[in-house]
Amino acid sequence: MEQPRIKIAVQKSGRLTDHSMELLTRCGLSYSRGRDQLICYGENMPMDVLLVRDDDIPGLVQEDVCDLGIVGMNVLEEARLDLQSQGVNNLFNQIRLLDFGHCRLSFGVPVDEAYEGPQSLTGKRIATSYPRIVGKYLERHGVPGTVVTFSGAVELAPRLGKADLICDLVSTGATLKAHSLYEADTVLESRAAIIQTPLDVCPEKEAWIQRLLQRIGGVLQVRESKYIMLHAPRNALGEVRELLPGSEAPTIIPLEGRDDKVAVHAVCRENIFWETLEDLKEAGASAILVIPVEKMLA
Ligand code: PRT
Ligand code: ZN
Repeated sequence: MEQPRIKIAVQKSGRLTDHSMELLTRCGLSYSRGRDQLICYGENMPMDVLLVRDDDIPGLVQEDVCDLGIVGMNVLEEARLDLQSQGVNNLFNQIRLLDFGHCRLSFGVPVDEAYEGPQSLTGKRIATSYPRIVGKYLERHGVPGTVVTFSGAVELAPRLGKADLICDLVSTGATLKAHSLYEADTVLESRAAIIQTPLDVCPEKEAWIQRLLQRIGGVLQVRESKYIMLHAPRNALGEVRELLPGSEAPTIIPLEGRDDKVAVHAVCRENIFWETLEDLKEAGASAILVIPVEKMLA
């Protein structure tokens, strides 16, 4: 019997596309693209990637058309509120936050207008592509305001006289600035996440999903991890160990013909900055070498 195949929904073309495909590739998936460019067929794992608009991903997973999906928390939260308002409770399972697609959903207020907390939203028209999230925010703060739904170019709404302020995604803040808006309160901090169908999957698929998740865990850890090697005076070992960021038990190796010094090897699970290396040198360490970690399986 043919092995059941896992379907993963990924954004077809946008900010999450390259990061999502790179993550899957790093997990060992190699694939060929279908002629219609809408499906990537996994060649070495029983997994295919469906390339779709990001807004469609929560629905595809919720309806069990796809087993997994990679999508921003902002899209996910809006879809969750929308489905719940329709009485759908069998949603998707959010299984892991990822390390890309960082942004925040914030209010953008015209530079000549004051903002002094949620009360300033009273009676205002707010343009957004996230009407449910913004509506819930107003409700939570007990502020009456009008949500005006825009599907794109939200930042133009105040200038067009269609709204008093906006609520949109911000990463660097350059777009707000270019439209004479400033960032006031943040409604939601977002990044990409991986979600799973609410329905039970067969044991063969479940085993591959678990395998993929374990590999994703490894990939995320590796991106932050470094392997560090150095020589340290025996009497400075305590200080050196304290300086190694996020390392568990380092390996201590004797140096041939030297009683006063040892070699220290450690995996650091946090980034190592120049400042740390300078502090290590100050503590007496020498021959310091930092190397990237290729793969890791805890
Ligand atoms: O076609 P499709 O519907 O799939 O794509 P899309 O146009 O809806 O989405 P896309 O590719 O723009 O974004 C996909 C996801 O990336 C979003 O849902 C977020 O989770 C995440 N993300 C991260 C962002 C941003 N950063 C971001 N800066 N999405 C959008 N922006 C936009 C924002 O809307 C604003 O126009 O970038 C502008 C602000 O950027 P700064 O740097 O000027 O502040
Ligand atoms: Zn979209």
